[in-house]
Amino acid sequence: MTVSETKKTNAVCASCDIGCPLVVESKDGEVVKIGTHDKAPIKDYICMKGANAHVGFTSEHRITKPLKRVGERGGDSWEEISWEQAMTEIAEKLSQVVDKHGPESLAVATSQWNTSNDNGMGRRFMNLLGSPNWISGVALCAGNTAAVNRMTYGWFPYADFKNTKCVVLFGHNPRKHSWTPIYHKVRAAQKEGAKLIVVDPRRSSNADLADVWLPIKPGTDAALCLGWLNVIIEEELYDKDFVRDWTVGFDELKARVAEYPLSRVAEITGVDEELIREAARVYAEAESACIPWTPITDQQRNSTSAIRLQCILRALTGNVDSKGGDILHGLNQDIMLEDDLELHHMLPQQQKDKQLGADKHPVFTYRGMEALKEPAKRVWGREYVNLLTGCFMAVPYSTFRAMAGQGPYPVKAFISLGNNSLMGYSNMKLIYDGMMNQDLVVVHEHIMTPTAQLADYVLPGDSWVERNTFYDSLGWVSAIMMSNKAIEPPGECRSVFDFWCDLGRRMGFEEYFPWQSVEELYDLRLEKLGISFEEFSRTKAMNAPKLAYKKYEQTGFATPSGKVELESSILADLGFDPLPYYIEAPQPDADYPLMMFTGVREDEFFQTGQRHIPVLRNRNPEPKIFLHPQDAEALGVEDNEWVYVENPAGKVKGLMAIRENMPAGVVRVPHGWWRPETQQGKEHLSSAWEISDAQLTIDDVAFIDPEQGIPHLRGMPCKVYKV
Ligand SMILES: Nc1nc2c(c(=O)[nH]1)N[C@H]1C(S)=C(S)[C@@H](COP(=O)(O)OP(=O)(O)OC[C@H]3O[C@@H](n4cnc5c(=O)[nH]c(N)nc54)[C@H](O)[C@@H]3O)O[C@H]1N2
Ligand SMILES: Nc1nc2c(c(=O)[nH]1)N[C@H]1C(S)=C(S)[C@@H](COP(=O)(O)OP(=O)(O)OC[C@H]3O[C@@H](n4cnc5c(=O)[nH]c(N)nc54)[C@H](O)[C@@H]3O)O[C@H]1N2
Ligand code: SF4
Ligand SMILES: [Mo]
Repeated sequence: MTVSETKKTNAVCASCDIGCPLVVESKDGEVVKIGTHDKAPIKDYICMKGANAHVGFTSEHRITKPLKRVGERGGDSWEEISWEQAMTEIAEKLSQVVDKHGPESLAVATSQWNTSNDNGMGRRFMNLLGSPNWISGVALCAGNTAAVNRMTYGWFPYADFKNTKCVVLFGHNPRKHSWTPIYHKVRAAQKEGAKLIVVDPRRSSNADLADVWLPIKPGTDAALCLGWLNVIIEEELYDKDFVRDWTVGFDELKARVAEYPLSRVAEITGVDEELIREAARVYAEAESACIPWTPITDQQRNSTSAIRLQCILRALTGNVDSKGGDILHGLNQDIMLEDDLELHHMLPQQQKDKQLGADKHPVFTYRGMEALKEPAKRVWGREYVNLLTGCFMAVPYSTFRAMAGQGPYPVKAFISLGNNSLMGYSNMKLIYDGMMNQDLVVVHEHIMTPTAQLADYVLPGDSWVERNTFYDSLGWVSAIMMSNKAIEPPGECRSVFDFWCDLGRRMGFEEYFPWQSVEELYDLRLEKLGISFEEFSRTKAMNAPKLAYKKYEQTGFATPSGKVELESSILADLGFDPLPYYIEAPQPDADYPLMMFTGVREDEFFQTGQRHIPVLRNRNPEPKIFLHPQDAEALGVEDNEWVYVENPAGKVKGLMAIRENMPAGVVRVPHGWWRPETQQGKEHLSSAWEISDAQLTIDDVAFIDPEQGIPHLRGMPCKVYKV
């Protein structure tokens, strides 16, 4: 008899999108523990979602066989079929849709990391087929920021936490169980003497630890940045050499900023003038300072301006690509990049021109990125640089409109991979109508999400402990890691990579999908380093090219002017204001007297996931609506009572949670709630119709960022009342 031993495998967690290196312990083909490495600093990198990931992967909710809908869509009746049957039928139906309506009638939705780490195969397939209509959760999170940052100085930077003397968190609130590595990096920087500035309407856990806390009115971050610039320019706190040598449009910016004196900014943001001045000075006078990327400004009416203003603050204070500032990693030229595998050059211009939303909200579409081709070629030797997978996207809300029959042409086939699409954007009702109006809906998932419940085919996906992954941070940082498979996937679960290769071969692109396994492709991607995937995994923790500061001194910035564009030539050419501005979104009124924001991530769950994992769900069984005690009293509601939050788009239920650290007049609605244990099918959608915040997120023009078409999740008028 052989005694089985515990095997330890190095992996990169994909249960959220921050990628902690973890150790997976398995025995007899089952994961017994997910833990940490023992080296500092990564010994501290783990949260309760990572530690309990395997409980979710072995849950009774896990889908392990391909399913085909029986009867009407959303009717909650399924039959198990083989992969062969599923893929044959999907290819057939997709061909029919493409023959009838053209390749642009296929839209694909994917997610942050867990499935967008497909080595570019999704885009490769679409580019070969001829569809530009790819959307992703990154449109509201990092992908869009990456595109806007590229317009301003060519790259999307990563904060130099290790060397910084000041950290600014715009809303962003990393905690022990939310983006754990960033939490530890901020704490370590503080320990080394860095100042912390927090901009947040709530007294968040980071606000509690901050040197300066600015209690801002939701959705007004762009105005606050304009106020800071006002102080920095007026008091000449900017880096004059850098501004002279490396920026364009300073005088124009100065004139614009003069329109935002502190009195006006204080009125818009609700923050005291002197506090704004103090914070601006702390930031600008620090020996070095970083503004780590924040999703909070990715999701506002003024997102393009807010993101650009953060870029401009970094530039004016000399903190771009400098020690302790925000570092432009640039491409890792030692590996074959996803950009090279995506084949964007093969999508004909005529098809690029059809990208949904590009006419009205072009920033992250092919049209918006066109002027960056030449600069990218100049600096990196390639025209297409798809940072964070967020450059060259279609606009989600335009895509859903087209799916619902309200677009310039029909979209009739929808493939969603690792993305709970129905609940992950704005206007859930529209997305529902769009999905119901399709000739083909395919969902690649772990569990029966509300999105999967509306599919024709649900394909069982593998998980990060069950596959090898080439982890390249989607180009954000230049380090790469290999995540190794600890166990075999259960049942017939397969990867997104396999799905695209299989579909590609069936749709006539055999020569472009020659790989028999994903490892074969990894060998190719590592070829320049002279190492195989197997050897890399066995011998290396990561590959990180040595980083230099101020690389732009050699190459210039990858923008049309080669400089930091304070006034954006690209935005001007696209017909937008080339300078950052602030426009107010609709404010509370007599009918909707309170102001809501969605977010404040929950320790137990990543986005819409994990509600099926008992150890996590028991800690946090129902959605909580935060309100200040004074507002709760005025409404006559007590802690733990059910309330409705309602706005013109719809209403959702939640449990009242009275919180002293909330500002008066503001309501917090959590993101991503449904109850996997409750009734499935289109009428119920496992309680999503009752509790999903995506019913309150509005895609009306007054609530979207004009340049990008993304929704304002921070600061929508609403009312709250007892159920
Ligand atoms: N209304 C609203 N919309 C939002 C936000 C908000 O606050 N409000 N937040 C935005 C933000 S910040 C982000 S990052 C995005 C997040 O968007 P996503 O990253 O797409 O997250 P989810 O919508 O939770 O969907 C992820 C799905 O992937 C499945 N999954 C997990 N791992 C795998 C895998 O390995 N393979 C497969 N096939 N499936 C897998 C999970 O079961 C889950 O259903 O959403 C954005 N959308
Ligand atoms: N446990 C857990 N961790 C996660 C996630 C998760 O789902 N669960 N999701 C991950 C992902 S994809 C993301 S994008 C991040 C998001 O994480 P964070 O960036 O930390 O975002 P939130 O937790 O939604 O909100 C952070 C703070 O923003 C404040 N805020 C709300 N509106 C505004 C505003 O208009 N302006 C400003 N300045 N502040 C505002 C809120 O009060 C809150 O304290 O978390 C990541 N970490
Ligand atoms: S923070 Fe948690 S869920 Fe996210 S990668 Fe790290 S361990 Fe995984
Ligand atoms: Mo996110």
